[in-house]
Amino acid sequence: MFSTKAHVLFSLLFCAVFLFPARSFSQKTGQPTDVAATKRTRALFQNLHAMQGRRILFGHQDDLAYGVYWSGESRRSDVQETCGAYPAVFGWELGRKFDDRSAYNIDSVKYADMRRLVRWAYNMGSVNTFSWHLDNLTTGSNAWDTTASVRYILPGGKDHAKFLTQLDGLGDFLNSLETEGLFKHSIPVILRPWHEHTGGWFWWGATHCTPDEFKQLWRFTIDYLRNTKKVHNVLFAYSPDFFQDEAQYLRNYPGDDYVDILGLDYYYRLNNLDKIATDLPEKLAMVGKMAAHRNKIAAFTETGFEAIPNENWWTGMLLAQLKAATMDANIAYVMLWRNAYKTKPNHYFVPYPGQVSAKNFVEFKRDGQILFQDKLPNLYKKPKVKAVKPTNLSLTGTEQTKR
Ligand code: BMA
Repeated sequence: MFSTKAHVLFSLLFCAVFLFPARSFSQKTGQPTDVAATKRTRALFQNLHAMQGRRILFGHQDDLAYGVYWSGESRRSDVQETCGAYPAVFGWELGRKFDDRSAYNIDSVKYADMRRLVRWAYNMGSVNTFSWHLDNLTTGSNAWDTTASVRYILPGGKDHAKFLTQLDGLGDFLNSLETEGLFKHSIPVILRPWHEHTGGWFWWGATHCTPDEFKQLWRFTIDYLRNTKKVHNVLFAYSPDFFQDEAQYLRNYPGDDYVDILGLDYYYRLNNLDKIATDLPEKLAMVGKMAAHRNKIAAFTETGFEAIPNENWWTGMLLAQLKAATMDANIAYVMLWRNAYKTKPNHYFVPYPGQVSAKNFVEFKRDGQILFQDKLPNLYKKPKVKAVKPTNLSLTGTEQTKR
């Protein structure tokens, strides 16, 4: 006969094993927050989640649209021309705002071209991610006009209708991302709205709205896209800039049901090189831990060293610091900012052939931990493994490649 204690224990075990299997499965693999996410979007989440910490995908903003010395030339890419492979992640920009008059985004990329290039990137197995420097709808000026606006565009606010027009434009654009041919399917992407909100330079920044207003802004954006616009091909990335501690990182966090990726934007500058060497690994590890705790993906959503003046920056700093973050960081991808063409001389973040750090970039590419498009597994197919234990980041490239 069972004692009462044994009976209780047995019942608890029974409940854990038989009544909650789905829950424990989803806790192991992680799932996107959108319960209606398309199967490929779900697969993208699961693959990034499973790979993070073992492999870091390399990304570049506007890579296929223009480079330091060219613009709008088919198949060109500064990354590819320097190291022989295209990025594994392609960043794109959706600002300034959706309206009928402008065919171009804030960085002179045509939306129609972006749509075509997103498809091209997807067809070669890479990931597409979007930022959105939306104009200040209250003043009509750009995203850097920090006049208060969040409170006015929320439901009940005087500019709410203008916001809805933008969300309609955004939803239509996201829904328009699909493959060609008879059997079209939608292309899974990452959207990184209201980024760098811990800083004060955008109208949605920390000093221009309250945490509660920010959370409402975030939730309204996602709910509207999902429920009204029926957008189900998107993973959402929360992407603060500098932060001191977890409390500050999470101050504006809209909740686990609204975020798939916990990110960080952190740039190298001539005057922060000493600090960033220790601070970046620490901060990435913190983001990684917060993401792991919630079964989310962690990512280094924006970085770079403008004009890369240090010839060994790629392995000597960026890679060294990614590795120093150890397995705690579990970063799925790192994305470098854009290589501006003409309008902003020296505003570039990856090398072009002959640039001072070009040779070192090739070495960086050779490290087995960093993945470019040429070595990508199929990220849009449901992974076979349910949960992959992250391995130590300090393994050498060859050891990693053998796995
Ligand atoms: C900033 C700069 C700007 C650009 C904006 C939006 O960081 O690169 O030149 O317009 O991002 O992409």
